[in-house]
Formats: sequence, structure tokens, C-alpha cells
Amino acid sequence: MKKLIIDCDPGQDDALAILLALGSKKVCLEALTVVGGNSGLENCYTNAKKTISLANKPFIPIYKGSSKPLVQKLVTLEQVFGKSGLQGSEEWPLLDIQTQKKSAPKFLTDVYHTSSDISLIAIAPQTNIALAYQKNPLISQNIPSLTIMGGCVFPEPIHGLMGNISFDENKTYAEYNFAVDPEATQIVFNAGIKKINLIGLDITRDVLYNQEVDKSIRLINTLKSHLIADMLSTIGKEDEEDYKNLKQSKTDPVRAIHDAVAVAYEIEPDIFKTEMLPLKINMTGTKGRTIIDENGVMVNVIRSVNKKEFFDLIIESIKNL
Ligand SMILES: [Ca+2]
Repeated sequence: MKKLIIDCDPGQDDALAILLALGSKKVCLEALTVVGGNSGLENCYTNAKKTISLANKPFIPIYKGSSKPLVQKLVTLEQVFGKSGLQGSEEWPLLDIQTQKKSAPKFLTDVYHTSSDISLIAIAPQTNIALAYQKNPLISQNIPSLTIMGGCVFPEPIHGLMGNISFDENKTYAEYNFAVDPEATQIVFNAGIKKINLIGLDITRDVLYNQEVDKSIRLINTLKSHLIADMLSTIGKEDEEDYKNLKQSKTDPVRAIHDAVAVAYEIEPDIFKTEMLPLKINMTGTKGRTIIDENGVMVNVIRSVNKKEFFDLIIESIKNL
């Protein structure tokens, strides 16, 4: 069984990503590390605990990491994820999960000092991973692969933009995870990790949670499946605006489930098509933008996914929870 650590900032799509890993018979989730991102660190930590509680796996350790990016101010997205960061999870259980004393960067530094067989999945700003690398640069040699949800290598399919967030008056876009902490992203890209797999917004905005998927999840007809569908079908204002042209009806819960795609890649890489491309992180103007540059780091860029097989994986995992 492939071992995984997931660095996250839950987030509805993070929660689904974690549940996808927990329900899969092909991967084993060793730990979660949490960073401030979609919501503040405390909210993200509570949401990680709720997700582990929903799956009834309170023994999985959760390490709390950085509350803010390396240099920039944290920008949270209440308009998308709700005040708690996990709107729609109000009915989820919250078990008494042991607090870990180690910080997330310290845990990552320690675990990769001795282990070289645990794949790392990064579905949040890269702050924790950059801090771990700064503590001990040798750990990058022991990360067998780093699968990142972040960036946007080609225009995303909904608006044809190169991201989903803009911090400048020219309204030039970059993808949220990279734009929020571009310094950390740059450190991680240049850390010498053997294999970086990148799932950008151009892929994640092509596999949307919609009415049909909602129906398939509810058809599983377990308490957990309904609680998961309730969480996923809660749409934030920004998502609603983004996807309103795609809606089949006013009640169609269209939502991107970005982070789940990264976990799916670790579970079933054969359902994806990829291309090795040299990438750089833009550090001037629109910081955090992904640029194809011949002097960049070679990255395994995910170019497409078999949608049916992707959603089959999700359904299968939720059945197994
Ligand atoms: Ca996330």
C-alpha cells in the first residue's frame, strides 16, 4: 500500500481529498499537516479533525503548522468556503482527537529524515513544506514524489484565465495556493525533490462536482454519503458566480473539487495523461503564476483526466468509508 502525507487547509475540496484517501484500498494516510489558507489555521485544524472524525479514524495524527505565508499576508476565502472554512459540515461529528505537540514543519522534517517511502501531497499554500525544507534541506532527497494542487499552466476552461485570484489592479490572475505564498512555492519548486507532479486549475476546473455526481453520492445512501454530499453541495458566492453559466438549474450544486484530483493522481495515475514541462514561479508582477520556461524545473504536469474513472474512484472511496 502506498503511504501518504497530506498537507492541507480544509476547505470542502480538501475534505473530499482526505476522504478519498481514507476510503481507498490502494493508499494509506499516515498523517495530515495543516496550514492556514482557505480559512485561518484554527478553522482549518478543526476542519481536518472533523474530516478524520467523519471517517471515524481518530488515530490519524494531525499536525498544526504555519498560520501565515512566509512573507505575504494571509488571504482567506470566506466567500467560497464559508465562515468556518467548511460550510455545510455543521452536522459532521467531531471526535476527541489527540493534539500533537510537534509543529507540522518539524514533523515533516523528522519523518523525511528517516523515511523515504511516503509520498507527499500538497493541497494548500506550500508554507509548511518550505519551512520543513529550510529546517533541513536534505529531506527533499527522501520525498519520493510531491503531488501538488496548484498553479495554472494553461488557461482554465471556465473563463480562459491563468488563475482564480488577482491581487493587483490590472486583474491579472494566478492560482490561489501559489499566489498566497509564492515565496514558499518557489522554495519548494527549487528544493531538488525527485519528482513533482502538478495538478493545476486548468485540470481541476474541468472535473466539476455537479447534480449528477451529487446524485451518485447520495445513492450510496449511507449517513456518511449524505453528510459528504451536504458539505459539497454548499456553494460559496464566488463559486456560484464562476459556475452560474454551467448550471443546469438553480439548484444544481456545481463546485470545483480541486484537491481531490491530486489524491486521485496518487491512487490511480493511469487515468491521467501527463507531460514533462520546465516550469518557473513568477516572482514579479503577478506573483505565484506558473510559467513555462526552458530554464525552469522539470515538472510532471497533468494534462487531462478520464472523468468517469475519476468520479468512480470518489464513489468507491465514499462507499468504503
Ligand atoms: Ca486546499
